[in-house]
Amino acid sequence: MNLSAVIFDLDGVIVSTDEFHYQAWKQISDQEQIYFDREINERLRGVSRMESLEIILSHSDKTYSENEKNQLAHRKNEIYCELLNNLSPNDILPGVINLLMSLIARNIKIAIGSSSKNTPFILDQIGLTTNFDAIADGNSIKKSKPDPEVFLLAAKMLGVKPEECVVIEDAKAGIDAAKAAGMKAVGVGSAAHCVDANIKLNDLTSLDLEQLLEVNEIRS
Ligand code: B16
Ligand code: MG
Repeated sequence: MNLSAVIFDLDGVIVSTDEFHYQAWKQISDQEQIYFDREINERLRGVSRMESLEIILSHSDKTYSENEKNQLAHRKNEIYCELLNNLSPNDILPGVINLLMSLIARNIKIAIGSSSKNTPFILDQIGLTTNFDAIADGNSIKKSKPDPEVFLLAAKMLGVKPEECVVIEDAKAGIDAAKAAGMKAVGVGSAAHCVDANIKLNDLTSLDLEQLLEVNEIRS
């Protein structure tokens, strides 16, 4: 199958906002005296804000009302957005700009497929809002990764078939979502050891375009 589009996850692939999520959740956990560490944080990658909160609260004996949960999620987002205020184009991760430019030069479409409701703000902060052909994010979906909804929506917005797309992800939930959508997947950073990733990389500096074109020739 020809490669028509590459769908980029945002947090952990384009920019390291994953560290800001960790810091914001850590503050909430400390305030609530709930145990939270980087291993638990790994399970929050790619999943929605409320699902992330549920994972954190599963380490507490206290029962939280819906109202309390909404307040905690709201507070976490305030802390997170405060941290996002310092984001700039300098925070775009290594290899991203070169890859985007090579894809554009080959007429391969580029899209964002992110669970984050803060996607528009983040893209604005790093100066990439107008560079993508489609943006599918947490504001336009009902089910977050590992459900394939966000990637299927991105493909639909681009007008391409799912099997013509490759996803680049840093989360196991995202690799699972890509597979469920019938797409090939590149695992970077935290997803570099994901068994289901078709290409595994520490970061995007070592991804060359030929590798991406070849991966879509492989039958899954
Ligand atoms: P927000 P991605 C995801 O972004 C994050 O990985 C995940 O940790 C976060 O809970 C989720 O977005 C929702 O984010 O609170 O900003 O709506 O990796 O899918 O780009
Ligand atoms: Mg991510």
